[in-house]
Amino acid sequence: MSIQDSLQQKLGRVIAEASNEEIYSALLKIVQEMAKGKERPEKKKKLYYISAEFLIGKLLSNNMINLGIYNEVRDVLAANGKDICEIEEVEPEPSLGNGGLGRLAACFLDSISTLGLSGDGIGLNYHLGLFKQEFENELQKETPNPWIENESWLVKTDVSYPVSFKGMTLNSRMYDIEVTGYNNMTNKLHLFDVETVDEDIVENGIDFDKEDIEKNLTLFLYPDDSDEKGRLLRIYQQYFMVSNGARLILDECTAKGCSLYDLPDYAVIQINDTHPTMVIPELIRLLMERGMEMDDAIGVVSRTCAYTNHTILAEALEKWPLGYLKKVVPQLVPIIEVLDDKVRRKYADESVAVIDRNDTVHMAHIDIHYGFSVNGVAALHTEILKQNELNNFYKIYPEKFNNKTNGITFRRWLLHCNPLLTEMLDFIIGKGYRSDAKQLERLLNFRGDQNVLSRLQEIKKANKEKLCEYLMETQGIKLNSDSIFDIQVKRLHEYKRQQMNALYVIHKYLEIKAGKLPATPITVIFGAKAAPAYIIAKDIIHLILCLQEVINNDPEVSPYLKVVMVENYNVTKAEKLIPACDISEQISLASKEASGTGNMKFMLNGAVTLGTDDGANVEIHELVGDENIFVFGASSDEVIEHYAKADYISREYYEKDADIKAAVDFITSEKVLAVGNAENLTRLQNELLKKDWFMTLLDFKAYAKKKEEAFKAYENKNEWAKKMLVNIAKAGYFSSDRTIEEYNRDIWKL
Ligand code: GLG
Repeated sequence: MSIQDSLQQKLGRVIAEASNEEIYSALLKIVQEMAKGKERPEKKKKLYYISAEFLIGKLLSNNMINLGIYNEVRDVLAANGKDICEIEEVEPEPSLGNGGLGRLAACFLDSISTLGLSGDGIGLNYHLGLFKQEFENELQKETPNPWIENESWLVKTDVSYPVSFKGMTLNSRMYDIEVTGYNNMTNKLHLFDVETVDEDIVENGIDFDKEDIEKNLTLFLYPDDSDEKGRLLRIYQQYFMVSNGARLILDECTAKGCSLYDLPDYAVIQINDTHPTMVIPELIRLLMERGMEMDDAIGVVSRTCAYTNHTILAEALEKWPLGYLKKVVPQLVPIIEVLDDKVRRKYADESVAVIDRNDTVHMAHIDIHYGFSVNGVAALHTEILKQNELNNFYKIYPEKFNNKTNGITFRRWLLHCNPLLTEMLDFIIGKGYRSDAKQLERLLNFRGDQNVLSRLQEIKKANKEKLCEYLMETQGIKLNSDSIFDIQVKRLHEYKRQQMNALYVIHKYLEIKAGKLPATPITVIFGAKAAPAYIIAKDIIHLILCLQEVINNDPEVSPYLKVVMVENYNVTKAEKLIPACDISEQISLASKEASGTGNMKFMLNGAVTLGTDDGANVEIHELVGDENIFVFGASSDEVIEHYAKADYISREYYEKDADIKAAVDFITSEKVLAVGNAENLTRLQNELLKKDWFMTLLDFKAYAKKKEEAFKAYENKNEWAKKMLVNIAKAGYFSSDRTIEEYNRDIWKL
């Protein structure tokens, strides 16, 4: 049946008369039926990717692209007076992730299906997701982000397990989302839930009774953990996720004839950061329940689990007091004690213990001792793990450590979000790059082709205009599409240094005030959510919103400089921002950003990186060469040395440099205080002067200088277009298809 006919049939009337909502729900059904028809036949060995986050983004268009019906649907709709973009707007974005780690998991699922590998995701079905960000009085306000509707991508299954906690058993329910690969099979994302969840217990913002586990277990992703109740809730969530996952895995394997002693021939479990670490002791427990000796169970599990580390920041290397585990999952405690005991018998080194002297359980240590693979997510990051952060483990298990540089799915981050660029690429280099990303390099042959260079500029301009319209509609902000779009979008964290960018904005503002005008006007765009309990991060948002207010309303300055903080930055907004970007801000303190994946998305869409030699920026730098990237700042070695010697004093930089001083002082100037709060602004200023843990002032001058260089380079439109072209051409390496091939080759062996 043609798309036109099946759409009509589902609607029960002619397309032209149906509402956007009706069309969306009809398309959802069509896609779900098509995806079902492509379910992968069971293979012996399967990958299970367990993750607290899956930041999947809206699914309709992506699924239609992967099923090969997008263009036809778009044209049928257009012929009936409907705009596919408006239908896309109807879909709520699933709010199941926070940042790079969650988005990476989603890109991986896409690539696993695309490559025809057998692999499912396992996670939780958070009803209100990560909070929704609103701005009120120049401050971030958190509200719930409900996304589950009556008709959604979630399919209720009959899988359910009783999960026991101390003094309570909760029954789970598994929901599935089909993951369609590009021209290939579909896999599944399994999301576990409890049926007793009650969204009504949430009041004023995102507050709720943290102890009412039956009602709150799957309400929010990353509920506030600034108090003990919040931390216990995180353990409830994590155990619920892995206990369900472990049972599902054992059931599926047993159904395929696995004896459980041969589990590693049937399953490989990728543990995404430490949130799912309890799957290790839980699997051991379940295997023992099914009659296996403990030592055998430990051996089997250790050959089944692999761990990915996503950051060297302590906050992600979770440590739980043993007392917390006793309160929530006492059944795991004796197992974890044995795991610790075995390590202690073998290694005298206290730093590799599972339970330390303060009775704190180090989750990553469980993963490393009792998993067969440990990987970092970019070359530099893996080296830092081996040589510094996890050096004591590397010395014990050199063979376990390996690197898997992150990647992104080009289906979403090019084909879907940038149709104009896709069309041009199809036309000049053929469609082969869609499944073999390396072929993008063919674009290099057109470096001297004036038509191609002009077309690239036209496309960028068109994407900027589209973004301007969108920001006008959504936030009432008027931007100039002829200005340079300088964009920093990512979670808000001091190590990512949005505060450095904000200081630059101040610096530029003061220059313009003093009569030094930029050759081309500049638009600086931010988008970021701050964790609700992360005070300084919220102060940085406050500063940016104040600057937006001061600068955009200053008639002397606003023709040359504008600042925008995009509200509730998410995947949908990223898809609109990234194709419109000229300068991609990747300015983390060297050594702190494990990889970054936004950097790859920007590059693929023809933005030029302004960044430090950190994470995957290092690999971008190597690929595009010095002329096609703007790199500045202290190297990771220098930074690591500063930390080791504890010799960085931010105030010295403030005192010896007039520009730095002026910018930092401006934070609490009359102008800013007129629109902002003294408390937040003073706190932030003090943080920069007295602590500045992520060395903003150390790199500020080098950053400002490089940024000027980038702006100057932009003035030569043709040379800039060549830089765009090289960035696009070299982005092929960052396809998540490449990353997944490497995971499969070295770790999963499916
Ligand atoms: C992390 C890191 C990022 C990394 C991402 C995916 O901070 O640098 O790109 O995982 O590996 N917590 C994260 O988002």
